[in-house]
Amino acid sequence: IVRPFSEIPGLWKNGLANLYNFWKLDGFRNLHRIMLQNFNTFGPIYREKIGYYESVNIINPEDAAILFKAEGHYPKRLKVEAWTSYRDYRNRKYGVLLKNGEEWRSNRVILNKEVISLKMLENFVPLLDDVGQDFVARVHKKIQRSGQKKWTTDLSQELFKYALESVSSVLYGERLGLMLDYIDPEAQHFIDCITLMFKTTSPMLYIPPSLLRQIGAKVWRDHVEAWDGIFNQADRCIQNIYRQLRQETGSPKRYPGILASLLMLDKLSIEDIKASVTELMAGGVDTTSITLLWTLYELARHPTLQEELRAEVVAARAESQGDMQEMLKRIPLVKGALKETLRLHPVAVSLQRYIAEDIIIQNYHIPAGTLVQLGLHAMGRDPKVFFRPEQYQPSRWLRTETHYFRSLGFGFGPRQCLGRRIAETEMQIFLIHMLENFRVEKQRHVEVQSTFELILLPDKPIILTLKPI
Ligand code: HEM
Ligand code: 2DC
Repeated sequence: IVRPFSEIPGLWKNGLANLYNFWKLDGFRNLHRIMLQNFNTFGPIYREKIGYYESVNIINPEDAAILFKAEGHYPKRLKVEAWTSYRDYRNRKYGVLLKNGEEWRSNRVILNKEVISLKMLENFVPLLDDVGQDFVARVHKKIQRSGQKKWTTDLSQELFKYALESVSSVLYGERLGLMLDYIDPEAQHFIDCITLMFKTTSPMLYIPPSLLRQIGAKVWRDHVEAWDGIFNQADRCIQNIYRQLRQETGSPKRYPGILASLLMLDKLSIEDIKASVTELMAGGVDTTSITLLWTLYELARHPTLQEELRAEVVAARAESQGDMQEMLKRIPLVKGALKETLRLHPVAVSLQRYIAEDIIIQNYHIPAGTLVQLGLHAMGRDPKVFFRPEQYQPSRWLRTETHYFRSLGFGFGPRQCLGRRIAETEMQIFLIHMLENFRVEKQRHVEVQSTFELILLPDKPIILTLKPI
């Protein structure tokens, strides 16, 4: 017999009391740890209400499969009210990230062709390869200048620039020049605004932004300032391409980038294009750079594994005579490493859907319309799901051990990450160039953990040493 919704274990009766306890536990920065603890206390399903945020949480891949089968034709994630409130406040259109229903679907279908289809990879790869080569040249120069045959540093700022340069090159078909010594202060400001935007979002998951706005709270003002900076910079980039396109005569000889392709295609309104291109530009910085930083950290901790990956890359280079697209087909272990990084250090602590139909999970009835969350971070560390989960083992993704609903770092289905192909390719190309050129080492014995600032981030600087091969 199926048990009713009201019997799901957990703390869901007093949202305000739970918010107070959550705040006492510094939950705004510890969400991932609190979720782990809740699964330990309540088992593989629990119900929760913090402030006005109500959800049912699950951890098993088999249950994730049930959840995604019930997502319906218009899959809907948790509504991040801070983000929609800003758009409403400034009268800006929602892009694909924030739209829902038929409008989301029709925009997404058109964007899919230009952004995530496999066909576009042949256009993206040369652009991303150039950025990768420039990054390596920049590191060589830093090493030379140090006069020590090595460079020891916190790479995060360099990686933010690499990620912004990469995503901009495919969006605009042009380079911003962030791999140079002197960079546009506006670009640096854009990067800082994205970090601030994420950081100020998390408290507003639990306290309604409309309330914070009314009382003039600092977190809301900072959030507005951050998005203003993001939109201003994106608007400048977009205007620039728009102007060039109107002056140009005849069709371009080379791939002009995602934005120009969308404008020429003329299937979305200019306002819709602007909204989604801004989201792509903002979504493409912290996500890939932090994942790459974690990957370098893991490779520094596992020198033997690092050599195995290097050997794979060297062999792939030889077999493909340097053709990057061919090379990308010959690096399964590098791809496994990226999956392994996202298993232990996912960007998104959870995946969520408002389910479109009633479902039964762990023998509990869950009614349509409920927000159901898969604890992605918790699943990646669960010994019932992954054999020896604490070990960083890229080869687990090559073996026949089941991968059923286990590789979900980019989400799932038609609402999965739109930037997935760009992110994967950009990260693979980065690792190829880095492994070919440098050995990565770690300084002292420092355990780095995650902190939650809407996305999961390292809780302290990761200091690495790069030495030329
Ligand atoms: C959505 C992860 C990089 C743009 C998402 C989602 C996840 C995710 C988990 C939600 C998917 C779902 O609900 O099923 C990641 C990870 C990245 C990454 C792990 C890198 C390691 C990027 C990049 C871009 C981007 C580079 C832009 C170029 C987006 C957009 C959405 C999204 C626009 C919303 C799509 C929609 O609602 O239709 N991402 N992402 N992401 N991501 Fe990413
Ligand atoms: C954060 O409880 C924790 O890819 C919440 O590139 C539930 C939640 C909802 C939406 C998730 C968010 C979490 C983490 C960050 C995600 C976001 C959807 C898209 C966004 C996963 C898990 C991200 C980082 C996008 C951001 C693009 C944007 C800034 C323009």
